[in-house]
Amino acid sequence: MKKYILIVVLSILTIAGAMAQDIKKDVEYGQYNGLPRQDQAMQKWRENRFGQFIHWGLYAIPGGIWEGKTYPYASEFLRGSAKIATSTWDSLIYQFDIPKYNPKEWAAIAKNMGVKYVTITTKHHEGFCLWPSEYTDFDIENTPYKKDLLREFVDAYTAVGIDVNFYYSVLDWHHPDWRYDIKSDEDRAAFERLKQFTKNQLVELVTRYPEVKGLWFDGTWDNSWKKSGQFSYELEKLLKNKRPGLIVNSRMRADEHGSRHFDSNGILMGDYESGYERRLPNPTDKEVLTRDWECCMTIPENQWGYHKDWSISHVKSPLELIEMLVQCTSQNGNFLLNFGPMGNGDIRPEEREVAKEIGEWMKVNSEAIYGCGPADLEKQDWGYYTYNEKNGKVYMTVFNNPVLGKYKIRLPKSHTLKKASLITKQVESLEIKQISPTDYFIIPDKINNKKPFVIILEIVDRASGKFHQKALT
Ligand code: H79
Repeated sequence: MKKYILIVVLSILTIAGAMAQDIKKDVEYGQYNGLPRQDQAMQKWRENRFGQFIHWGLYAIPGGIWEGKTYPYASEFLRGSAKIATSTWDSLIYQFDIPKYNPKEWAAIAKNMGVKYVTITTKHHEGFCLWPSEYTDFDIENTPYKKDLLREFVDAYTAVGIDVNFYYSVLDWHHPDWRYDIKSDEDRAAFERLKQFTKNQLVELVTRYPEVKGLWFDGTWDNSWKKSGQFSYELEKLLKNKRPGLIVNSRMRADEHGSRHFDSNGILMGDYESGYERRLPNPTDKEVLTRDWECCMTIPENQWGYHKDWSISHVKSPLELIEMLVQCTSQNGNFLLNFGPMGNGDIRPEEREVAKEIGEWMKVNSEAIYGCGPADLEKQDWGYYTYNEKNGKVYMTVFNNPVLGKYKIRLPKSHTLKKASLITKQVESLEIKQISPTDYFIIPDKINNKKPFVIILEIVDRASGKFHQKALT
């Protein structure tokens, strides 16, 4: 016995020693917040769960086609794919006339779809600004439209209760001072000016649009920015001082050692992880449960901006997208679904249809999404569990129907399944059969399961008789 205790103690000391070594690296410009943030703004962000991403810029005009040729790569990269000269690309600004732009209609479509927040590209890699910026002429003021479309956008979305966030690309193909790396004094001087420009624009954005809830940085992977760890650290602080509650993604920063998203000690920077781009974690991954994160997703394979030809890749169906949303929720993540409005300001019919169908599903089932997170129950093949801490209910969203016709549930021994009912018929109970101390079958009666559907579970702790409280932890 003594020997056993000694081994345990020695193992603990070894593990503790290794952990201490892990955080030995000196990091001055890493995380400083203390995560996960528990303030009201962050809790709201977390409860929102479902957002709309909007990519809109000059790339929407050619829509992936240049001089009659279709370029299948992401339409917002057409300038590079078709090797278009900067001056030619930049002159698209004179065609940015947007007769169909109707921000109130956009906001109504988003509201109907069930999103709680929106993230719009204020400036993408091409450098064109959707707002009238004091710091460049390459902006909305110099288009035929002239007006501040971003103000109209913020007003319309805010009016229907959707939180507005700004996407901002630090990478800037238009700006003469942009550098991919810093290899000379001249590069250093230019990039200093670029940094000042970036700071000016961001302060301008949070000042002009005080409604903004968060900033979503992109184009931050090049060496020039990776070598600017102190600057981005101070910039995040400055912006948060100006707008308390502001939420910033992990993609903004690298620490002084060039480590991105997570600092050199493995600690997340910014407020949530934004590395899940067009991909999701493994559905049984438990590591992601420990932090806030967001997955951003395109409807076709890889088109963020408007591309005229969607036949060149798989276009995800509303059901596939709903499954992604539910999976994100079940793993403590948010789901940001991208839309690429057209060059004339309209929303394409395919996107309207996606929004409508997701919205119809959300109208019935959103209780399993908003304010929900992981349930800490063993994942089963029929779909995903989500859990609402406030009402103690567990939701099971079924995507795969077992040929057995019954749905298996496994609980910790300490808990028991008291009731199961369809979200659409909460007064009626479904038949439950306990098949072992931990396992149950729910045997549904005449479920219309052409669409994914939700069963609400009431799980209680045998000892306290209370609702499920994070059963496995
Ligand atoms: O705005 C959308 C895209 O236009 C933009 N991000 C989304 C939200 C985007 N820009 N570039 N990319 C996506 C793909 C670029 C990937 C790479 Fe890299 C940059 C490959 C190499 C450098 C990032 C850093 C991924 C690997 C290393």
